Parts: sequence; structure tokens; C-alpha cells
Amino acid sequence: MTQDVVKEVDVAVIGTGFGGIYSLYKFGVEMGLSVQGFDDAGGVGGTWYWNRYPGARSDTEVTAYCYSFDKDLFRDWKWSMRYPDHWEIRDYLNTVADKYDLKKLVKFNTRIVAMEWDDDLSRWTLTTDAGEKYRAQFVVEGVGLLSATNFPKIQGQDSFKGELYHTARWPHEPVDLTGKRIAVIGTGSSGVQVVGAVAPVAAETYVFQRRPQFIVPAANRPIDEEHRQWILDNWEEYWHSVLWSVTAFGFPESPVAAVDATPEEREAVFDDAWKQGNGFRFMFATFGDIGVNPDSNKIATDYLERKMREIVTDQAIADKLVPDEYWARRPLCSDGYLEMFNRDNVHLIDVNETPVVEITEKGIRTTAGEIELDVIVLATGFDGVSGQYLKIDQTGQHGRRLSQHWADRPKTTLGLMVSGFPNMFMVYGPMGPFTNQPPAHEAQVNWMADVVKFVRDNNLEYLVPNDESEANWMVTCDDIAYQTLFMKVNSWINGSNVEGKPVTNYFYMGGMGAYMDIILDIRDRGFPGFESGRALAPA
Ligand code: NA7
Repeated sequence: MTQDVVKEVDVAVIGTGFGGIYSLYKFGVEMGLSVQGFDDAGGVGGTWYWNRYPGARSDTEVTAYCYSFDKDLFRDWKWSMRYPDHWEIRDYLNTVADKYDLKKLVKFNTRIVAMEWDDDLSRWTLTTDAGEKYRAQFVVEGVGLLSATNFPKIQGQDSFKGELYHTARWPHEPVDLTGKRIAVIGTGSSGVQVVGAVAPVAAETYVFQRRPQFIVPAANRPIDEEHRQWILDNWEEYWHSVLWSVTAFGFPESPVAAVDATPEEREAVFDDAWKQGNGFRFMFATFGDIGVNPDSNKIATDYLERKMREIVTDQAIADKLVPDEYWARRPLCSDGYLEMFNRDNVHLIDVNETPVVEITEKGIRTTAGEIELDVIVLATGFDGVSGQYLKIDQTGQHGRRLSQHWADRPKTTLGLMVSGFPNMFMVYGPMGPFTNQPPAHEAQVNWMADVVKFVRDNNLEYLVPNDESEANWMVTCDDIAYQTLFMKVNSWINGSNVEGKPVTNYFYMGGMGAYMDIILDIRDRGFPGFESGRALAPA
């Protein structure tokens, strides 16, 4: 080991969210390899370490938003609600990390800023923000799909004398919003949750909306104990059904096309889904073609518009709250967001009508005048999917830089590995499945573990996808994605929310089950399309 390397390990794990924690467990505990984790946060949780804004909670049903690798954990851990809040999710992830004593493997408050592959040694050298170097044979990047913040540059932002927060970098100490004048910029999942939580206590709430979203009720409620027990009693079958579904959300998806149903059938199905709550359920469990067939999409949005207009009393406000585009963004759900607009002290500012001119010392000036504020909340989202990877300066074989390799758009094989970057794995990387994440994380990390076993069992030192297999995977992903409506509507899903970012396809949209078949087939056939070898120089 050269002197400037602090430590050499089998596997380095960057990030300690759902994917990173499972990676630490898989490689460090189950496989008994030497592991070093890193996280720039002060504790585990990943995106849930940072997302502490009022109202922050999962809007995915928790019985599929958890780990499946430990049945005892599922039995012993009592989720309070169908959608746990950020405190409860962090508590859960801390409990898992403590149960397997994983925190001792992690250097917290430490960001990996660069990684370089050494062909002679067949090893990665990782450099931290403190300038320390670590060496690892394999690297797992569990850096998060929605983790790098999208911080808008609004003129005058620094002059504001009040409090200004981004939802995904919310202070850890309590922020008292009672009786304050608050602006919320952004109406995605985060903005909708913030508004629902702060409007009831604020003096005035100003919601700055650029494009509205379709909203389905969340119907949050205590955990259904019967369903939880059913899962325990049918453990293998349940998780198999999750992984071999389209979206991995744990509910049965509908194979029926909305266009093939009668108006009465549609109404009954939609009414039931509206009552049950959950955006993903409404989109995927009602009918099977809402995301792909424009006519079916319109059938769904007509219903949603009708229901949204029933909630909002003032139809002039409802006009602004109902989108005029396909329902093909990440589906939202909320209990109470729309209802807030029936309050006198909640104001909808359509920035298309009255654009923001600047942030001033006292508040926000739009073309209609200055609004005085105590607090500005930026609920402006993330540089999703690829943003977090590109924050690390990564150099692979023959000096290939990730930033250059991805200059036109992010390219991967299976959303898991990148050509020219041996032994480097991405948990839920670009061109990975478009699904609920925790089950997909586990499946992907299990596949990575199979790669590690393959390399070791065959007396090799590295495995890397070749350019051809990467190009083929990109074609496969694009062929599918461009048949969906998700590519027709701008959002973080196609990169359009961040200025200068490639607007393109970032996902494999063929469904989780099909994805499982593909990755397991490649594994079972000994990784065709990948190259492998040994170090050029003896270790
Ligand atoms: P999203 O879903 O990307 O939403 C961000 C919101 O911020 C969205 O309404 C944007 O408007 C709005 N936005 C962004 N920049 C601006 C500026 N400069 N001015 C006005 N409005 C702006 O992020 P979230 O954090 O809510 O959710 C991200 C994901 O996290 C979510 O999908 C879940 O998977 C969890 P737009 O609609 O783009 O016009």
C-alpha cells in the first residue's frame, strides 16, 4: 500500500440511504468483505437525512417502501402510518444500521470528490474532501436518485433579510413558522407537502406555481395490520410479486386498458382508487395504459379535473390548479393541499401571469408588486438521476472521464455499470428501472454482489461493460421510453427541470419484472457484453 492511501478495502460504499445501508450489510456483513462507507451527511438516511421540511413524508405505501432482506425486522418494526414521516423513516434506517453495527464502517461528514481507476493495480483510488485517499477494488455509488438539490438562481436571493430554506436542506433545529408570512416556490411533491403543513399555522401563505400538477388523495391512515400479517405469512410470494411487477409498489397493477372499459366501469374503478388514495395506485392500478395511451390519459385526467374542481371552491383558482397537459409526471398525492386554497390566507401566485422579478430585502417582487415575507421556502426539487454522480470527478480506464462520457447524456449498462469504469456500481443509476426504489435497490445490490463473486470465483480482478453493450442498453431504454407519455411532459424525469441539463430519457421504463429477467439472465449467462481481466501489475 502506498503511503498516501489511508486504507485499502474490498468495497467502498458512497452514500448511506436505503441503497448504501443495504450495500454495507450485503458486502460487509453477509459476504464478510472489508468495506468502507462514506457520507457527507452527519448520519445515515440519504435523502431522508436532509429532507426535514414540514410535512416531509414518503408518499409510497410503506409495506413496499422498506427492506425485504430481514423478515424479523419487518415483523418487529411497527410502522405507525401508511406513509411514514421523515422522522420515522430515519429512525427505521438508523435501527437497521444499528442492528447490523454498520455505522462503524462509515466515515460521516466526508464527501468523495474524486475517483480514479488504476489499470495497473485494478483498484479505485477515492479522494475525500479532506484530501485523504482510500483504495478499493469495487465501488458502490449509492448516492441517490433525488439528492443533488436544484437551487434556483433568482435575482436578489442573497439580499433577503428573512429566512430562506430549500426543502432538501432543511435545518435540523426546529423552525417555528407559526404566524409568519411564508412563500413556497414550487408545487411538486415537496411543495405540496410543505403547503399542506405550513398553511394551517402561517399568517399568510403564498404559493408560487409555475406548472400545476394533478393531485390524488393520499388517504394516509394507520397501517393495515391485516395486510401486514398477510405479507408476513406470504413473505417470499409477496416480495416476488413486488419485484416481478411493473412498478414495484406492492399493489396489483391493472392489465385493462381504460379505452376498453365502459364509462360506468371507469367511473367505478376511479371512484374506488380515489377513495383508496395514492398517486401511483391511481395511475397504475386502475388501468394499464394511462401512462402510454393519450386517450386513456385524457379519460383519467378528465376524472381528476372533475374531482379537483369539487374540492376547490373558487373555480377561478381551480382553473389555475388543474394542469393542461398529459398526466405523465411523477404522480403526486396529498391530503389537504387543494383544500388549503379555500382559506383566505392562502394565495396562489401563477408565475406565468405575474413572473418573479427579484427577491428583495423584504420579500419577493413579482410584476404585480412586492410581497412582504418572513420566510421563503424553495421547494424547487433536485438535479435528479444523474446530478449526484456528476458531482464526483470520476476517471475510469484510459483516462475516460464520466463528465465527458456523459456530456451528451448519461449512459450506463442496466443502470448499474458504466463502460470504461470497471468494478464501479451505481445503485439506481441513470437508465435504471422506473419504479419504487427500496426493492429495486436490494435487487441491484444483490446483482452487484453476484458480480463480485463472479470476479473472485474466476480468479479475475475486474468486470466492465463494453461500449457495445452500453449502446445496446441505451437503445432498449429509448425504444420503450419514447412509447410512453412521460417523455412528452417536462419534469425531472427527462432532465428538463435543470437549466443546461440534457433533456432526454433517463430510465428503463419496461417494468421491474422485465428488468429483473434481463439482469438475472445476464448474470446467469456469465455476463455477456462485459469484459474482465486481471491487474496489469502484481498487487
Ligand atoms: P419537483 O417535483 O421537481 O418539483 C419542483 C417544483 O419547483 C416544480 O413545481 C417546479 O415547477 C418548481 N420550480 C423549480 N424551479 C422553479 C423556479 N425557478 N421558479 C418557480 N418554480 C420552480 O421536486 P420535488 O422536490 O417536489 O419532488 C421531487 C421528487 O422527490 C418527487 O417526484 C418524489 O419522487 C420525491 P415546474 O413544475 O417544473 O414548472
